[in-house]
Amino acid sequence: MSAPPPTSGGEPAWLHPQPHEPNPAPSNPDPTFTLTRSDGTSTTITVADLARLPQQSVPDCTIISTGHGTSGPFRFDGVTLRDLLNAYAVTAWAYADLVSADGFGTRVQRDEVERSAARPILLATSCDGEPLTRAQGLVRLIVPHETEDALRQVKWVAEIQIH
Ligand SMILES: Nc1nc2c(c(=O)[nH]1)N[C@H]1C(S)=C(S)[C@@H](COP(=O)(O)O)O[C@H]1N2
Ligand SMILES: [Mo]
Repeated sequence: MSAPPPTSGGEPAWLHPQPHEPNPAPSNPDPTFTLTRSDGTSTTITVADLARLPQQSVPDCTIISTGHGTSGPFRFDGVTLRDLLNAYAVTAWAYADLVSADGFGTRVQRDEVERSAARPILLATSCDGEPLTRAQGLVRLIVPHETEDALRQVKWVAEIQIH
């Protein structure tokens, strides 16, 4: 058994992820996730809730893996992180941690959301016009400006923690 990755200052291990073989499957079948605001209040969000929000397409997304090649380009559709936070009354925030059902995750800075408006960060529910399956990552975070190692393309988002 190998030791867990080192953490510093109580940071989650996924904050400095290493290239790895992606987990092939989520730890549970339910794509529902939780949004927790900085005041501690939380809301459960389903795929049906996402479908009621404005939908946006981001074409030409490539999943670039260091270990097992590149896939895409794909067109992902879903709700922008910005629209989601607006719809759920998240106004004052500095960063959001998006953590998956298998303990993976990424941190999105608020100014990053503003700078990437042309190719927005998306909570994707479909790919190339077909609904994403749970196995494919539903609900999947797409960070279009990450083009190095896919370590921010978080499948199976389970929690969004606002700070
Ligand atoms: N939840 C979760 N998301 C993840 C990973 C993972 O292990 N768990 N691996 C990442 C890595 S390293 C890669 S290369 C891509 C693989 O995406 P794909 O399965 O769509 O090819 O998912 C990324 N997102
Ligand atoms: Mo990867």
